[in-house]
Formats: sequence, C-alpha cells, structure tokens
Amino acid sequence: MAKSSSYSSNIFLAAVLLFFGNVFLGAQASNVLYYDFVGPANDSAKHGPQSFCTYLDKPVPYDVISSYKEINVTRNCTTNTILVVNDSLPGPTIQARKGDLVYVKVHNQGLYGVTLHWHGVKQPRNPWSDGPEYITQCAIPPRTNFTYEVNLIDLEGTVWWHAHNEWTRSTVYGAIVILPREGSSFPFATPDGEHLAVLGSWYDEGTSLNKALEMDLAAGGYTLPRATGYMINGQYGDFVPCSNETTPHFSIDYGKTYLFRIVNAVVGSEMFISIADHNMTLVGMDGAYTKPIVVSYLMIEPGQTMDVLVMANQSPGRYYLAALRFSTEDIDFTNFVHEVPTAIIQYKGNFSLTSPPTSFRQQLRSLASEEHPVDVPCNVTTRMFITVSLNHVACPDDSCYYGDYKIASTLNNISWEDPSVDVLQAYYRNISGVYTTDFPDLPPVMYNFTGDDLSTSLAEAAQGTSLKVLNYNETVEIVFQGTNLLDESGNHPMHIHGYSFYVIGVGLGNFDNETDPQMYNLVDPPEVNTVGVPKKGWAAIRFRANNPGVWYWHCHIDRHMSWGMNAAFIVKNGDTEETSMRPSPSYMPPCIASKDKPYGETDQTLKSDI
Ligand SMILES: [Cu+2]
Repeated sequence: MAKSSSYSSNIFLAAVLLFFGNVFLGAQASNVLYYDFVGPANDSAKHGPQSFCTYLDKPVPYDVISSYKEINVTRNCTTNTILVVNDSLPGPTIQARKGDLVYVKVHNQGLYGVTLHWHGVKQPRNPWSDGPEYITQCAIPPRTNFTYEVNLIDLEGTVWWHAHNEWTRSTVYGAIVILPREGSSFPFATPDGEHLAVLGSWYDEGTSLNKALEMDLAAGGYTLPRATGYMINGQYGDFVPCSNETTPHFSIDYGKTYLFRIVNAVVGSEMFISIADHNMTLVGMDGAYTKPIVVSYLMIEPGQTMDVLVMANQSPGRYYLAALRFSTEDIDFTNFVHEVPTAIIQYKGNFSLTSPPTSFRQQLRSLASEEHPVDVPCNVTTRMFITVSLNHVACPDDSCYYGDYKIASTLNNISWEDPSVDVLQAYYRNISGVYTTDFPDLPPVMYNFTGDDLSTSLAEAAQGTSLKVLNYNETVEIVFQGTNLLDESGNHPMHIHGYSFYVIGVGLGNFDNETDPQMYNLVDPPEVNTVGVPKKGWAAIRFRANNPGVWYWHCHIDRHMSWGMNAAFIVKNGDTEETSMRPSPSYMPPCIASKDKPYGETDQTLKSDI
C-alpha cells in the first residue's frame, strides 16, 4: 500500500506549546508496544505532521520535536505567533488500531496552561483523562507534564484530539486514525491509499486570542474574535495571497480508490466540502461506520469527522478539493471577511491540465451489520427536552459596550458558569459549593420555540453550574430543540463527552412529541458524538448511561460555548468495580492557578526560566 503523507511542505513553525512523548500503543496488556517519542528536532519540522496511513503491521511512531522556541508563522502574507504541538499545524496524527491503549505524555513547554481532549474517545470509567478544563481537570501548568490515557477500545475510523481550555484549540489539534484490529479489515474493499484533510481556523490574534476572548466576554460578548480564514491541513491554498506554494496536494492514481479522512477542527463554523467532478462515498463518521451514501458534497459540523471513499475515475488532471463555511446565524455575528481554503487532488503520471444540509443529515445510517451492530435503547428511563438558545443576561455593572445586557447562550435557559475547581474533583472528593444537581429535564416555560418575534422576556437567562445526575445504566433520550429567541436561531453542533449516541430523528420546526417519535429510526440510526441541531429545528438522540463519571456536553461552536451553551452529566457508579469510576490518578494538575490565568501575566518571568 502506498504511504500517503497528506501534508504539504514549507510549514513554518511557531512557539512550541507542548509535545507528545513516551507513547506506547498496544492492543492487549500482553502485547504492549513501547515507543520512545522524545527526540531532537529533525526533518519533520519542515514537513508538518506525518501521516502514517499505510496499513502497516505495526503503527509507526512519528518523530517529535521537543525544543522550545518561538517562530513566526506566515499565512496570507501576514506573520503571527501561535501555540502548537510539536512545531506543526495541525499537530501530530496519532495512529492506532481498534482496541489499542495510547498513553500521551504532555509536556507543557509554553507560557500558558493547557488541557487536551480526545474527541470521540469514550474513556470507559476514566473521566480523569477526558480533558475539558473545569469539568474533569484544571489546566496543566507551564513547565509541568501530565499523562493522558486514551482508550480506543470500541472506535474504528477517525476521531481527533484538541485543546479544551478557552479557544486554545484554534491551533492545538490533530487527528486520531484508528485502523481495524489486526487480522480484521474494513467493511468495504481495502482502499488503495488514504489521505487526511483536517480543516482548521486562523485567528489574527495568535497567542493573544484567549486574552481578547476574556476581554470581549467581560464587555458583553458582542465582539468575540472572528476567524480571518479557514484552512486545510494548516494551509489556505491557491486562492489566498502568498499561499499557492504551500497548497496541500493529495496524489492519486487513476483507477484506484482512496480513503479520505476529514476532520472539522474549525472553531466556529460548519463547513461544506466537495471535490471537483468527483463524488464521495461516505462510509464512516465519528469513529463508527455508516451505510455507504454517495454524495457530491459533505456538510460537516465542527467536531465531526467523516471518512469518505473517492474513486479516481476522471480524466487524469488536477481537481480542487474546496471547503466553504456554512452559517445559519444572524449576519451580525457571521458576516465577516474570511478566506476559503482549497487543496488539489492530483492524478499521478503525465496529463495535460484542463471544476441542502438537512437532506444530507437525513440520509445518514449506521452500518448495522453483524460485525458492526447497533444497540439502540428501546425502553427509555430518562427523557429530557432541552432548548438550545441564544439569550441575554443583565450586565452586572456598566462595563458592557452595548446597553444593559450581555450575550448568553443556554441549555434549558441556564447559561453555564465555570467553577473554580473542576467538577470531577468536587464530585470525587465531596467538595460542596462547586456545582448543583438541578439541571432540569424541561425548559422553564413552553412556547412556540421556533416562532418569529418572540417576547424578549423569554430570553432572560439564568446562570449557574447545573448538572444532571443519571443512575448507572439509565437509558436516556434527549430532544434538543433549537429556538428563535432574540431572532437568533442557528445550527448548533451538540457534542457529548464519554459517549457515542444514536441520532434517532432530526427535523425542522417544533418537536411534536406525538407524531415525531413515530418517525424515529430505531433500526440503523447513525452512532456519533456530535449532532447538528438544525436552525429552527430539533434533533433526538438516545444512549445508555453505562460510563460512570462526569461528562461534559456542549455546543461545539466555541463562540456559543463561551457564552454558556454547556452542561454536564454525573453518571453514578454501578454496583460493581467494573461498573464504577476508576480512582483518581495520584497526580492531577492543581486548580489553584488556572481560574485567574496567571501564566500570561508573567510571561517574561516564565520565559526566562525555560
Ligand atoms: Cu451553537
């Protein structure tokens, strides 16, 4: 099989925030493979992250750069300083097989705290390694390290990892490629090769992004930072100045079939993707297989991953792969100048050079085969109906730029407030006063959620750190209902940590609890970790609460998350050790420093220490 390194060269590098080291991969404890990933700076700095999608017998370790340095990164003819892992944007690809256990030691060599989240990885019984700041841990301080355990027990396909504190993930992200177990194969003909396309965002604020975010939130949240462009594998491509030298190229051979693994790591937007003159066959999403569907474009939510097969069946030449931002929100928030990325799919050999979202969602089906079965809960024990809204709260003083209100966003009208100690620690150690367990199963009032000209009084939000408690093994149905409060309806990609869930229904308008359940797909619904709740519509999901711990759920548009569109579950322990949360690791990053962000304030001091 051909090795496909999907990243273009000439990636100029920036400040190293941290690096992965001492990783080992292994399917069973009896067959643990050790890899020492710590090494001197070497050639991979010039080529970006290496993709080892080669169907080798063993995963191949990627080289790691462990030096600390600040190097300016140039994109779109402007130079900036950004935080990255291992000198590369995107960061390194983790390659493993289904069932592997991956240990990632994060050495924070930067100036700011950081946490990492393994998006789509369920982390059975082990919320300690999940990563969201203030939910399962506090930030890893500079000059310290923390080891994550990433358990790929039941995933196959593509998921990804990213920073999970403030908006650090804008530059700290990478793919996790999970091949079938040794001795088993894809549920489709083995592709002739594969490519990785990771979509990302670019903010001109660079390392000041979180500072700008905090200031804007304090001033009412109306002017949160906006991406100035979107990228494929950290590059803009041909249509942006100073970029065509570094346009990503994906080589293909006529007559062959390629697996493209697509990750939407964009911070604030859904994206359309298509390839000129080529259809794509969707075969997987979020680390699980789907029934194949042939499409001319994809609509991918931020947080989602999609695996597609592309047949090289057109006249040999060059074809653009392009991504376009899809936005459903008010133009006050979304109408800004931004660049659109492209990559080139290039046939090898000699040739002469010669070009609606809801229906897409409704085509999605699980594979539901003997080897890849579905297990949709039939009898529901906990039903939740959760409104997903943009709201407002009174400005606490006269600090807001625009009048008496701050923007808030809510789930069941409650806007999340970060605690000062992470919820998991508080739950585990019985620390009181950190959170409440009164997250409601219904919104406070029922109204015509998707109607126009709704009363602004409905948009007054409550604030709190409110969690929902589930008993072990409860079967949960959640209907997420989008609203048009403040005339600010939009699409919201809801992501749940610690679980995959089945999307049993998606529709427009207000959910009807008599007629809509009759249309549920309980046979082969897609199994995902992120579902797009359509603008002025709803989405219904089910899962079994069989993973004890504290698990975050939130909109994966970070603007909405920063306004408070978040909540968390506590899933209680079962009766046995195997159904209970594992004990806390002996070391977790301390919470003392992270809430008041001292790292950025003392940049110079820390810098001289490193
Ligand atoms: Cu949202």
